[in-house]
Amino acid sequence: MSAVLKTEASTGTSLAALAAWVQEVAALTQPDAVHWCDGSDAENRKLLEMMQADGSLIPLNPGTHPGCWLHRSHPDDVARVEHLTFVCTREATAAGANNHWMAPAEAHAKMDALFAGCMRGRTLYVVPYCMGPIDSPLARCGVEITDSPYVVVNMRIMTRMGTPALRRIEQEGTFVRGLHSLGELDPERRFIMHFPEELTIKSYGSGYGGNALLGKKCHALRLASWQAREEGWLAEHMLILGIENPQGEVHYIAAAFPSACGKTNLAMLVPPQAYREAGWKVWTVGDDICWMRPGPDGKLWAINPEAGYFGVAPGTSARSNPNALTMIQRDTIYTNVALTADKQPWWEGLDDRVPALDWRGRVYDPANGPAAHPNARFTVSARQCPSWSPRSEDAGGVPISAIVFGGRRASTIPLVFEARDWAHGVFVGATMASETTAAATGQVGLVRRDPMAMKPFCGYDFAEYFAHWLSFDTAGAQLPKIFHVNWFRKDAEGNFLWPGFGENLRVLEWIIDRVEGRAEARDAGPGLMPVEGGIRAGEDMSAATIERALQVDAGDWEREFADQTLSWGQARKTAVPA
Ligand code: GTP
Ligand code: SPV
Ligand code: MN
Repeated sequence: MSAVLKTEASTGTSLAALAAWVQEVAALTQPDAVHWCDGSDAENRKLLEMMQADGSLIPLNPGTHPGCWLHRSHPDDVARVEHLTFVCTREATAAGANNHWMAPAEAHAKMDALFAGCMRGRTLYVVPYCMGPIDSPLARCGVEITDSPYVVVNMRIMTRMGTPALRRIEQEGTFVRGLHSLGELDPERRFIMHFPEELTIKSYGSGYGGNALLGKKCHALRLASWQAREEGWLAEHMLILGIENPQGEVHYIAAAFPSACGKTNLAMLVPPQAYREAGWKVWTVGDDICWMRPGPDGKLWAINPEAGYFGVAPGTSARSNPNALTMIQRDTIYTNVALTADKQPWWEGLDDRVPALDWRGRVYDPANGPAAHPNARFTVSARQCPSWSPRSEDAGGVPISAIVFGGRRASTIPLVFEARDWAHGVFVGATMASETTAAATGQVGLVRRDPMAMKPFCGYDFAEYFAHWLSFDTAGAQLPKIFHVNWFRKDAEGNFLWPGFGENLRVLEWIIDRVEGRAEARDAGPGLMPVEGGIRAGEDMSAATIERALQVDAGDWEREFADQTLSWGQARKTAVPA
């Protein structure tokens, strides 16, 4: 590497604090070379070539998927590891019962012992990045030090990475410090540690997604939620989409669903045909993270801090998410998908072809389980999305009209309801639950409380977090209305009651009608609900389907409310119906 790329351990920046930190880390980790990333095409090309040469990236079929690569992670390193993720505050109470906690001195000692000498034989990459449009006052910067070139090329897609970010960091003088090493990829020697009081992250032993791309969950959610509370804003696990009606009015909606529960899909929604023909359009601003702050007009203004999508591959198809499928035809890094005989990426739910190799590179045999790992992902630039909104680059963000919470709930929770006011909306978000998914290691399909889809990502005590949310309800605030949705309700045979995907626009239309004061609602148990005919039926959508998805069963809700009143920390996993 050192022969290919310019290396300079101490002279990569004019910011003394940054130069000193890089030197200190180099002294600890003992890399063979230090490379300051500029984010250029040439640098990216060299890294890709290098990874192709060492086998860590496999080029895909250039005819069907130009510029696309496959990365196979270590089979024990395929998802976030919540049990190994810590928030290390001086006081344990600051991290809250919702986080694993370790005293900062102990955590630093533990991590520094792991980092000692860990980059021998490797190159240390210095990755300056900006979360948010580079000229946005809402954006925040960080520097990730990593020994993984896979992390570097992913960070280049997921963030504004390189020289412009470094220039902003040098002007501001402050930045989040993220130190990452693959280590030995040993699950026994793997920790993701956060030090919010020091704006520092230390991650060791994983090369995967949210464990290793430190700008994402570690910075933009765990540390940012901490900063947001101090500075009066919100850092949330939410997509941001714009909905343009036939009159040309655009409403922006932010929606929090837990991992692998539909954010990317909703953010890129393609309207049903009748809506398309009438002139409805959906614009994608973000698919995973939303930073919002009250503007002078009292509204919440939001940016997507990311520049790319690290999306779930399984289930993505021309039918479910045609925008995503188009977006990932070129210049995309695939992780842990299967391969067809002619080296096209493949996953369950894509189409009915049979792959040749599974995600581990073995000859595909259904006896080994799914061909693609259930948490297989694509990394792609946001601008490649056909529904990409140019407002994604707006330094001031977009105004949010509605906030939507939702989870994967096979029973009980109706298709949609509206909170009666902001405080009730905060309650609805705080009490939401969802079935666990393959995005984190552990058992899949257990219902757990996941307040605001932030259970794995809130960098401080949930009680303080709810209080922070409540504090936005001030005189003069023009807060969004809050809703709860459930696309995942099932019938007695286990089939989804609601077709989901593009059809979800029918629910969003009702939400916008409520925001605009155009739709009636009735007060049902959980909150305000559509009156008959409130959600638009159509040729492919019967009123009966809508009615069934909206049903509220009093007995189910009694059990739900009873479960909600348990402290979520001791929440039983099996007591509520899924
Ligand atoms: P993270 O990136 O982990 O935060 O996930 P996400 O919230 O962006 O989830 P994503 O949109 O990638 O969806 C995850 C899975 O849920 C995919 O397999 C989708 O096909 C499926 N899914 C998404 N939306 C719907 C829906 O409306 N109905 C049904 N039945 N499945 C859906
Ligand atoms: C999630 O798990 O919510 C993700 C994927 O968005 S990861 O980046 O791995 O956290
Ligand atoms: Mn996510």
